[in-house]
Amino acid sequence: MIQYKAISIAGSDSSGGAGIQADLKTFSALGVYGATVISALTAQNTKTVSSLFVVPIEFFEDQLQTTLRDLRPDAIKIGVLFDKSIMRIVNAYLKKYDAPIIVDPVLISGTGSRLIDEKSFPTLKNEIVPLASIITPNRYEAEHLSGIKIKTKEDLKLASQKICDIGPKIVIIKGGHFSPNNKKIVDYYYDKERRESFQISNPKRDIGETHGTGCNFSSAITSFIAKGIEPKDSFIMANAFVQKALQYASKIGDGVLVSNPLKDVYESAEKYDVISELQKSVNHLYDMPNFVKLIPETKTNFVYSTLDPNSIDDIAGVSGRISGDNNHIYYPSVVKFGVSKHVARALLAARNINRKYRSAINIRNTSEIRRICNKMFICSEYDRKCEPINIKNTEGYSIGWGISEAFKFKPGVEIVCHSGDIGKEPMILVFGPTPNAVLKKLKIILKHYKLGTEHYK
Ligand code: PXL
Repeated sequence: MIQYKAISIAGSDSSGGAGIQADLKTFSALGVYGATVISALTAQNTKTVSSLFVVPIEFFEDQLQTTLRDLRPDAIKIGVLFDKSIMRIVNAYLKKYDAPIIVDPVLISGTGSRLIDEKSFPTLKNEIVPLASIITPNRYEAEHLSGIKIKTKEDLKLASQKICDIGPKIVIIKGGHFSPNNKKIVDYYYDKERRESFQISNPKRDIGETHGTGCNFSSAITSFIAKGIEPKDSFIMANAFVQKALQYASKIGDGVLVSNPLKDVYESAEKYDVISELQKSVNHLYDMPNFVKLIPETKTNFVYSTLDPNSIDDIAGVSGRISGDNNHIYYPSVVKFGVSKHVARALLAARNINRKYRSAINIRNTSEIRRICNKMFICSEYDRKCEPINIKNTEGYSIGWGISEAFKFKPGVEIVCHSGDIGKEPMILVFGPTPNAVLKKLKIILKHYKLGTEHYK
């Protein structure tokens, strides 16, 4: 459910780490709907900004007007605007607009390129800064806006007061380093109306320059403000958010690291990774000559589980299973969660004993296939005759019991063979840490398989 909305008015970063792209990721990570009004497009990577294109002014105005009119945002963030004509339009639309505005007065990129036109700084100062409820300059930007060289903590206060005199209620100066050896990074918070100031120190990380943190910070504050959180608490929470994004900063190119505000989102997207991996491996079955010879009468399923499965609903398999005739397998339907019972339960039981197993496939149990498995892998079996009657009589329990028996019986088991029962086809289950590892085992089995020798026994 979307409850809160924010608009970012800023520049696009083609490398995806800063600007509009960083803002959208941050809004999404924090559960806020993000809309964008783009002022300029940059062509850049993790090393350089190679060019910048200012959006035609009429089109910029149309984006702003159309979006604002319909969306009614809970907060607005302003980043790079680049050009004074763009700044004037923003001023005209927002000076009477009733939503908190957070201004990140970006002057240069982390890689050293100008992100504001040389002649537009006075317009930024006179027409954009006064719109802000909260402004988030770094030390360099704060020096430019206040005219004060910031060397000490006292300078921070003076500079903040000067910036508040231009209009904002709250100034947050980011990234000062005043401790001996620059071991700590200080963010300084100043609230003019409450005459309140405090700072948050974070340890300096030895990861060199990073790209995107400034935008993550200001859009995180925007998100918390959109949710109605007090500015002071929004600052504290945004600071913690950026620390985490920094902790998971990623090397996506040859230049600087890019901050990662999406750690939790990527984690919750784990199921998509599982589906994609399994689908790739299922498709590889078509390229395996004679795989069809391994398919049992009750068909094959190929499964892959999330890292921490609770039930068969956390295990992906092939919907409708895989089947074929003498020469080829039929094109199976898609990979989905919760569609396998038998193989998924076997995998859950195997995982309980050996955590490394996340994937499994069932294949025919013939004397020839069993011979190869026993020769090439650590195989185990279990005896259905020993199955307790209460397990036998409970639908779906047999396979879990059998796999546990087979794993207990021998260390390092990779493959389990079972000989079936009345009305149950004998089966071989091949386990591996990934679908790809299972495929490799199948390839080995097929390599040794002598065509024409297969028969049930
Ligand atoms: O991080 C500041 C910033 C903002 N906006 C855009 C950028 C950058 C830094 O590179 O490219 C578009």
